[in-house]
Amino acid sequence: SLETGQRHVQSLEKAGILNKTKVSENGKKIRKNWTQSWTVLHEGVLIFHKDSKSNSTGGSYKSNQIVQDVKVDLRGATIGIASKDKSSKKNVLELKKNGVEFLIQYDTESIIQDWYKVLGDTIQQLEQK
Ligand code: I3S
Repeated sequence: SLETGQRHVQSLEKAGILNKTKVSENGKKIRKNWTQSWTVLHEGVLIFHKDSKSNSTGGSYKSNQIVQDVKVDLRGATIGIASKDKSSKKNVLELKKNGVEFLIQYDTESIIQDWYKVLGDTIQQLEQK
């Protein structure tokens, strides 16, 4: 309210399956490795989880275990629609933060539109705080 100087903070939370790959690190282009990932947006942080079946260490954890893979604090990040030269896939977003760049993709357009909106709103909200 105006009286307390507090801004109403909308709760922006979302979870779902997305395809993702890192495409650059420290500003340097790296080889893509598209993987499907259970993706959670919670309190301004985007977390990509590892698919338990893609465990490279040889099955030492339970099949239903969900393991965090990459965490991106969205404060200072940017989200955009990837240009056609970034990928041959459809519905691709690019998420950048501190020289790290991810592509996020899903074949269903509405799913990517929803993520684009919530990620953009979250980034904008974090800029105002
Ligand atoms: O940007 P690129 O190099 O065309 O990306 C493709 C490669 O990562 C490819 O793997 P190899 O590095 O083993 O060729 C992937 O299978 C493709 O999916 C990548 O292209 P798309 O257009 O799907 O992002």
